[in-house]
Amino acid sequence: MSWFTDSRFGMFIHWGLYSAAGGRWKDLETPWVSEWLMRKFRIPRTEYRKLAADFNPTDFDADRWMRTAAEAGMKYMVITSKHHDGFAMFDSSWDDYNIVKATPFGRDPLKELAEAGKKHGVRLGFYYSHEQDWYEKGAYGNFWDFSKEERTPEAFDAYLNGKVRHQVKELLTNYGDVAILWFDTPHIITPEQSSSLRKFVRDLAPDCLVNSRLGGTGEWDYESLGDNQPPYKRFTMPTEGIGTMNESWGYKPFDHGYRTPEEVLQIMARLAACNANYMLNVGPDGTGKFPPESLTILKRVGEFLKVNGEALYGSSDLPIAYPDNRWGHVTRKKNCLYFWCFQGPGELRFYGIRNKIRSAEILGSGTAVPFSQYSNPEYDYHRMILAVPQGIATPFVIKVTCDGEIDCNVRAYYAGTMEE
Ligand code: JFZ
Repeated sequence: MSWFTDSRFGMFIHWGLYSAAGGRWKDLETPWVSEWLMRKFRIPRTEYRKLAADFNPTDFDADRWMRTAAEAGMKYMVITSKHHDGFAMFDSSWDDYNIVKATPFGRDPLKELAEAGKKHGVRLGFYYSHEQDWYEKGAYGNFWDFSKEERTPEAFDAYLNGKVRHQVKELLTNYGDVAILWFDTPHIITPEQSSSLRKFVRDLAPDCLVNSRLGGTGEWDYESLGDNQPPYKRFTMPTEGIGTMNESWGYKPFDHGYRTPEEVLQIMARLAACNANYMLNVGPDGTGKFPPESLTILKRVGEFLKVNGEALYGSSDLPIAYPDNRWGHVTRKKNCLYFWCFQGPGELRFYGIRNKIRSAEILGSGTAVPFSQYSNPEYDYHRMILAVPQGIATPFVIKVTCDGEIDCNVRAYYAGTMEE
């Protein structure tokens, strides 16, 4: 588990036949996330599968994808091996509905990514839609091709024991060490079925982590937050927030509402300050390229982390429930505090730290930050003031080194209840 919590930042990739459609069906643009195209327009499976005949992402370059992730400061990558459309983006002997057997491309991108990941030090995990599969009658989701009578609990169980187990086994045996199996959208899966799938994974790959969207009653390794959901507390269990850059997971060229690099860094800081990882999504297009807007964001985030990564990797939260501050968020590591500042310069006041400050500096430049401290033991009251110098471009991080493990008044910002 520690590699996961230490790494803090990963890349999510949504890539499949829907990427080639780019959110368009006939002359219609989907108002919804692009990977849901088939369901949005109730596209018959025999129609949708025709997308495979033209799927030829010759610009796909596993080495470049992995290098881009590594340079952005990401430590792991989770890619859609099979999304809800049921199409396997890897070589599978279950049937021919996969990228190797049904497309002119004929290559296995997951194989190439597994190789490239080793070279660039990025761990690889697979998203696998275990419940929804719009290609299969037993699975959940496709109500336009299959009747209610066909979609029985027995058929669902047969699907889980058939295609799902077969393909999960392939994923866990043909691609070296798999860091994560990322399951999704549990609605009808029973706790017993989730538990049995969990056991199946553990027996094949004891070190492979499983996320909470497996379903069931808690036999997962970490909690996945909702899509683009901000953290709502400091997490004590390993947790991962996931986010898009625009509003779609799959490639959607007419969605221009991209977050700025600064917004992405704010999300990262807020998640890290709550003890959670951040997995940031990229939706490559049907030729295998990352959208230019995504590359711009990744580049800027990478530059920031090259200077400030110390504040992120291996960090944890601070046990003070401080309110959301305009200036930013705090992370902590051993005897250091890291103030991620999105506004400056000015006076930054922070309360509750009992330690003596040894030094305060801007990460990267080493510019000293003048500080003062005041304590009143009667109230367990502790105030530090950091005087942020002029002329430093935001965002930046102030590293505050203290005289020992951080010790704080967890209730510093809290006025107490009427009863206390
Ligand atoms: C799911 C998928 O349906 C979607 O296409 C994408 O893959 C995304 C990462 O996950 O969508 C969800 C699943 C869970 C929530 C919201 C959307 N949720 O818990 O809020």
